[in-house]
Amino acid sequence: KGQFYTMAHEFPPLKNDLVLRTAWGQNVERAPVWIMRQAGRYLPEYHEAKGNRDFFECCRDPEVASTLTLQPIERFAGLLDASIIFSDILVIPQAMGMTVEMVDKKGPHFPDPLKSPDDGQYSKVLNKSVDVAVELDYVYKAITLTRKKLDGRVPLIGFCGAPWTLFCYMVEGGGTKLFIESKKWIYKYPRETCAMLQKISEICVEYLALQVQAGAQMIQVFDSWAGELSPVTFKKFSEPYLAYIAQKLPAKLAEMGLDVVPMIVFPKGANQSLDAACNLGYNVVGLDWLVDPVDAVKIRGDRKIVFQGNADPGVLYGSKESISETVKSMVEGFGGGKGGWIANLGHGITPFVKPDDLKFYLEEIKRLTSK
Ligand code: 1CP
Repeated sequence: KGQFYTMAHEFPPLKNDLVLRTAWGQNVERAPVWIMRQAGRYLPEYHEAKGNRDFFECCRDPEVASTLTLQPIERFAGLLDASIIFSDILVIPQAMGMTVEMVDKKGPHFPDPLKSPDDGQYSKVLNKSVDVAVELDYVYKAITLTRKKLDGRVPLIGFCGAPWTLFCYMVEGGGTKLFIESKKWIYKYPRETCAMLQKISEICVEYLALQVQAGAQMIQVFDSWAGELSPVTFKKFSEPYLAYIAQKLPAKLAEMGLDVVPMIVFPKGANQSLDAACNLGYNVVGLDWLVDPVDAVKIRGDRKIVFQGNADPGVLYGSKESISETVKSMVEGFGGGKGGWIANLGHGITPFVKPDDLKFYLEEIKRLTSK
């Protein structure tokens, strides 16, 4: 097994390492930029390449997944400083034995979500021994192929969903506005909730390590629903598991004979817990657009944390003037962009944005941080 683990791939040399240097806390010549969900529905070429294929089918086909990953890199050549592997956070619940379908224009659907601790499905999922290398092999293959096709243009980011966010989907059975089931679980069955969160965390560590082995050069943990928790419940149901991942992943990589990679955490909406998020052990903390960069920088103090974000994705529906103004105040707020900040949006880019408006956003970041 040790032999298998240390087997490293040969990849073309990296020509743009700006995002990696920034993530490691170095001073840089300008702010690197990438965009959450940069591959996806707002791009006409995405729909063309996807055709009428099922969403998860695209994730499982390394050729298609790598094509989709590269689309924004090609369209916005020279303007994006990182790529992110085309996949989804819900591949972990699938690997845990749950069925997840992607319903066109509606989003993910679990026909058989976790209803309560004494429902057979809960024990089945909790007790299943998941072979993370085998179940998610298609992701590693997609990463390795994408690294080759990238030809060193920009680094490739691997990712997973945070335990809390994945748990929400597993009990809600899909997207939700009310989080009724999630709240039932944490307030009725806290112990059983924590048992499942721990199980997911262990899978995340192994999954991320195998993504790095396959060629991922940086990783991000998406806690999209962290903002549904109070400071007290965030401490109990999100923080310990995010910290577990940040602590165990470097150890796991060392054990596999691999170099450590920068780690990003995006606890979306958990802005009352930003101080705590800076102590979780990640190099980079993602911010949504409800945080003023100036306040975030104050909260950070002299800790060696890099921020990522954070313009309102909705500004891309606005005028060029609003885009410029938004970028300008973001650049100033984060201190000019010569270090300590990776530019992005405050959440994923939304459908119907015109690709040229994103292009203008990227150009403005480059222009205003290169001065
Ligand atoms: O460029 C990229 O970033 C593409 C890779 C990517 C990533 C990082 C996709 C493709 N999904 C994700 C992460 C993801 N998936 C998150 C975390 C980021 C976030 O908060 O936005 C979440 C919450 C999901 C779950 C999910 N998958 C949703 C949200 C549902 C809800 O609760 O409202 C949806 C709509 C999807 C489908 C999906 N995933 C990715 C794409 C391109 C799509 C759209 C599929 C389609 O309709 O064609």
